Amino acid sequence: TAATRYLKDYLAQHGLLTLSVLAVATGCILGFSLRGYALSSQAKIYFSFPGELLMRLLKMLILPLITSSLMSGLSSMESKACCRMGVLTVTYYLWTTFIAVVVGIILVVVIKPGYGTEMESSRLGGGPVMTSADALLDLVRNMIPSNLIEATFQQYKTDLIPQLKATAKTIQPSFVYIVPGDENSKGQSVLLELTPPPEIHYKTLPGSSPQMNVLGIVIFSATMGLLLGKMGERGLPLVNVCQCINECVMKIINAAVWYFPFGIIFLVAGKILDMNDPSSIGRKLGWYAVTVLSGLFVHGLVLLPFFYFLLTRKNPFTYIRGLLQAMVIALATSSSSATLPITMKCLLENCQVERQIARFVLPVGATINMDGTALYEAVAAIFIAQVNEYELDLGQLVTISITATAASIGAAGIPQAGLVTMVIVLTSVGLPPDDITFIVAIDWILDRFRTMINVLGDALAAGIIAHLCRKDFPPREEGNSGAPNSH
Ligand code: DAS
Repeated sequence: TAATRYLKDYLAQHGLLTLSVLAVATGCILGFSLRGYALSSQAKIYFSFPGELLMRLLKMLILPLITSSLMSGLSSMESKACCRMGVLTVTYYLWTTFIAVVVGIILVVVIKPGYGTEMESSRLGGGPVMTSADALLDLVRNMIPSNLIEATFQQYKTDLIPQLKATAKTIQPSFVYIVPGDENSKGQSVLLELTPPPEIHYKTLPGSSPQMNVLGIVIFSATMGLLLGKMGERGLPLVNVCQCINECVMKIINAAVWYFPFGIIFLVAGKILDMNDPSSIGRKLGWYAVTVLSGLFVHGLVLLPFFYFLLTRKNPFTYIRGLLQAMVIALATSSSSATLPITMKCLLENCQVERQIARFVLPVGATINMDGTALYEAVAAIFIAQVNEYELDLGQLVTISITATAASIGAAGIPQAGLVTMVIVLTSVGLPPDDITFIVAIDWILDRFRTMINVLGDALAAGIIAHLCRKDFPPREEGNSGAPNSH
């Protein structure tokens, strides 16, 4: 009948998105309802296992997707066109990131979430503090991985922890602490999130994380792609290998996506089981969250669509509707790198973005273009200044806008990377970096929304660059399955 035909069409078009949204809602309900049962940490590990598999599945695809996309995409571009597109892409990214920071600064200065009653911060006090110079050096270090395999599978050594325990006066539960890099950590500075022993969780500055040094891999793959392009016929075998890898990755994604709703339920529920008591989020943090979320809304759903319309004269919301699946995955995983395979799928299949453009703009954007993170870091730094009743002058606000832009470029597309690189911003205006503790409690949820805006910003950029470079890269009439080019 017409009803079953409509239902079949709807499920074919939007089935996965509907299931994913329902999965997020189910995960929230399940997580909050199980919080009352105080599950053991072992039970929580078993419960979160399907969600852990989802994250591993997505992360497994990052390396082959980025290397094959950049090497096959860039090698088949004519160098002048490629140069024009590259300059346009990076310029657009810097511009939108800076705009995001300005939006954040205006809102936090107007709303003033940090003023009022004193906030309790469980500071360690004393101990080595990483300077913004250390953090910026980390950013440059991560651009040049000393060993590609190690950069890909680098497991961070945890031998810093005994040293830290020695310096830390008391280890507060779920406390963050910054230890400057040294020979143990190959110079990478580390931010340790300490929960009551014996479990010690740690987050590391971008690029040195156990997940992956995506920044280094993007730069290496882009360089290889450009050089391959100059080799002409000789480079074709490797170009074809990359294109086949790319096509296989897209096929794996198409098959894997039906597992996502199931994984999302346990990923979200497991995180909710683990989170701090929501009632510990006081009035100030509440206003801080309102400031961040309203900034993300203004930038992501007003300014970025406006830029898209201005530059392409097309309806931005039609384009954004094709990205909803990727935004739900970004919300569930809070990792733009892990969402990259889905963002690529949405761009190629739903938004019909020219393949070569998507293969360059997305991997680069997922690594260096984080509008949500930049906005958040500027808001958080000024919020911490307000909590400390520390008046920032115009020069310091300008410093924050520049360092927040730089810090977001350095942030890897991994969960809560923005919290870590914020050290650059805090130390640049003389704020104590371990005041990060003021905002740790709700960072995990704000991280999801800023990751959504990061993904949205990259995807809208791909649509804009594809439109502006349409003469150099005419949209192909063939299917957008990612199949190897005929040439
Ligand atoms: N979670 C990061 C991302 O994947 C953003 C952040 O931590 O700020 O984009």
